[in-house]
Amino acid sequence: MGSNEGVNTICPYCGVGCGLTLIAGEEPGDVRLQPWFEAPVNEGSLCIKGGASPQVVDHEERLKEPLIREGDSFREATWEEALERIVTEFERIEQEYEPDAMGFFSSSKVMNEENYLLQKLARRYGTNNVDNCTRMCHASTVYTLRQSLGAGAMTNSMADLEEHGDVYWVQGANPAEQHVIAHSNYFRQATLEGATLIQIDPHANKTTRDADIHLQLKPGTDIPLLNIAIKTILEEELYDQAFIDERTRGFDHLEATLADFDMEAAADICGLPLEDIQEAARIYAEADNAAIFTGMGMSQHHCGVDNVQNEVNLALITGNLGRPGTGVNPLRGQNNVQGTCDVGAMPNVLPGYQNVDDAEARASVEDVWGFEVPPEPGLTNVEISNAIGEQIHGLFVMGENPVMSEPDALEVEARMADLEFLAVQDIFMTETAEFADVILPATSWAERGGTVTNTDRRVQLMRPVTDVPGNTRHDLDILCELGTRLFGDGFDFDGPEAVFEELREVCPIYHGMTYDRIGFEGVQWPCYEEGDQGDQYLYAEQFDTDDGLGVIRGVRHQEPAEVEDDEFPLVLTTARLEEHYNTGTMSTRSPTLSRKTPENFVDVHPADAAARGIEDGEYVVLRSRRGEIVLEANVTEDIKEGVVWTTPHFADARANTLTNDVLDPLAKIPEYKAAAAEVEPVSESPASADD
Ligand SMILES: Nc1nc2c(c(=O)[nH]1)N[C@H]1C(S)=C(S)[C@@H](COP(=O)(O)OP(=O)(O)OC[C@H]3O[C@@H](n4cnc5c(=O)[nH]c(N)nc54)[C@H](O)[C@@H]3O)O[C@H]1N2
Ligand SMILES: Nc1nc2c(c(=O)[nH]1)N[C@H]1C(S)=C(S)[C@@H](COP(=O)(O)OP(=O)(O)OC[C@H]3O[C@@H](n4cnc5c(=O)[nH]c(N)nc54)[C@H](O)[C@@H]3O)O[C@H]1N2
Ligand code: SF4
Ligand SMILES: [Mo]
Repeated sequence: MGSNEGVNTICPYCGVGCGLTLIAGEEPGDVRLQPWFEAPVNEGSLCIKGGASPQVVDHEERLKEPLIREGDSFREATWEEALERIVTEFERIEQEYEPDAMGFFSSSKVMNEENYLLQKLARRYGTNNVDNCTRMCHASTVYTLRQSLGAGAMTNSMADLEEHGDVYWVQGANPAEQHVIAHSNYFRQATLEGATLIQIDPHANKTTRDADIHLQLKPGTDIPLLNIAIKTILEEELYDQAFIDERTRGFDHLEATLADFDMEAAADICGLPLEDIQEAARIYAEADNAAIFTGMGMSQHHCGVDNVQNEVNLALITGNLGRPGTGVNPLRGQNNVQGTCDVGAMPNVLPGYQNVDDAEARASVEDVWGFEVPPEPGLTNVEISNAIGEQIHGLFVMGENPVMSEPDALEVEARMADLEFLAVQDIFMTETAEFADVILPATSWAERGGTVTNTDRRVQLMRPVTDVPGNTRHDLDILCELGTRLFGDGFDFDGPEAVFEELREVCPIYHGMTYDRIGFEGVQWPCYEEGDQGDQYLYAEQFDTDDGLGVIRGVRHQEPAEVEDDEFPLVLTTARLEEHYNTGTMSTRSPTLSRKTPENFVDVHPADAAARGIEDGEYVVLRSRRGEIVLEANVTEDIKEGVVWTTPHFADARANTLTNDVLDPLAKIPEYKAAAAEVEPVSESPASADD
């Protein structure tokens, strides 16, 4: 494939799903990039990550050969040896324990077809213990949106929100840096043309530059803030009575929950003037079309489900759903996190969000698959990690890096070391792969094809542009080979399109799609029949709940699971940088992306810094009950007083050494966004004296 023909494909980083054109050079892996001006989402624009994306393709540290552990290091192995080792261990674990002793991590960095095959493989093996990074990401959002509205996805889409939205209520999300092109090409355009942006975030960032109002709340106080907004709307009769009567249920419960709610006291909890929150609420309620954007600042709390429910409450009482320019919109994270969930790589649902404990749904899938699916939901990924040494003895990780990404990372490391068998399939040696028994080298996004689904529910085709390096194999081919070796049949596919054809059969929302139809434009789901065009926005007539009504449910403030005390008097929250990506496996290897911020840092408010004798730019120790890291202090008013803010991107100063692994009881998402912490100059830390 060494021709100079450009190939249109999709950016491998975030869920916006920007298209770009890749051109293969003379050498394998040598790839250049050109704008794809007709790309449906971005019309040629790219952010710094998209622009630098070819830099990881021919990176010298790409995994090129299968590796097998020998003592404390690894030796190169043949594919035959590596795959046989996995088959032997899978069979041993099944015989010695049961299929539920294995866990499978699927990947939002790989194609729909590949995730479909991994969840099929897990279920054929006999377990529903299969999950993906959504669990750490928008699990609570997906849970609430499914329960209260119907589907776990954005209710509206980017172009629709730009065209029709008058007010954007952006809570716990930073689209200007995390969904750059969605912001620059859509939302920012709308603000320039008069739309009002209200931002609710403890940290000022690039989104703040376009915000008309920034409510800099204390982390973990989003429920009281929204309750103030809702109570103001109720008291001032700014709600939409007709919409509440015709399209919702539960309004009484909300009224009762807020009957004795004290707005002054709640504003104190948020650390904000009451009047500022009320003013924002009036602007939202009085808009023709107001849209909510919700991100990790809402979902990653032990009350993540309730956080998002309160956003749904706000939207439902004001009738801001089921119309253009409105809705509750989670901008999805990874390039294929929407698709990974759509195709059933989750412990509780089959492809197309059909519940695994619903016998009828199981039967419809079993008809096509020809084997029985276990009827009980499995464990989520953080539960799988927590059960290592007890229920779980073996783990297969495709394209995730839990040693970096899961909370309370030192514990995660200890448990990984306790596994009887760990196989990792990745493009780079990761912190997790260091613990593996077998490492399988996968091809990268530029070397293979398949479909990915963006945050607009748009299914798009990725296309290969360059040759396969070294002895790597496509994720799809590895899974087909492994499935065939394990089970004999059901995994013999001639490329991604053949897998997609089977996926359509079992996934109703994708049923009307074919590779031909997807073409260069993509197709949005729901797409039940071949003629369906998909929807720009959902719920025009009714919600997708049992009775067609949207569910209102009042919620009350819950403090973060860990609150400040004398020893740990600050609140730690963690979030992202524009130029880095998740656990840093790709972005820290990209010269362009690591230039601006080569290492981790912590934002400290000037008053907190002064109280501790911390100077801007000096190294400090950041501690929580679970661990400590040494990193540079960035003294800045961007962060609220009493709060410290750092990033999860860097292995050398790993934020997740500090975070709390408490979970939302329903969505099982960890509380990455609030833990008690302390920061001090390096010299004052007894533990770092030996460094
Ligand atoms: N550049 C870049 N882009 C990315 C990624 C990346 O790593 N880098 N990752 C992708 C992925 S996987 C995801 S999920 C998305 C995530 O995109 P976002 O949802 O924007 O995620 P974060 O940056 O983690 O957090 C968003 C904001 O929440 C704020 N916050 C922290 N605590 C609280 C709180 O208690 N309440 C409120 N209201 N806000 C709070 C933070 O200060 C931050 O500004 O981005 C995707 N895009
Ligand atoms: N403290 C803190 N922790 C967090 C968060 C936070 O806000 N704060 N955010 C959470 C969120 S939202 C998320 S989504 C998770 C992300 O957590 P993870 O999913 O564990 O992290 P990633 O870095 O996205 O890992 C993706 C892996 O896929 C590999 N990869 C890339 N392309 C391919 C491919 O084609 N094939 C294969 N097989 N592998 C490939 C990459 O090298 C990388 O190792 O982190 C969570 N952790
Ligand atoms: S916005 Fe997201 S999809 Fe678009 S170029 Fe940037 S990282 Fe890639
Ligand atoms: Mo994410």
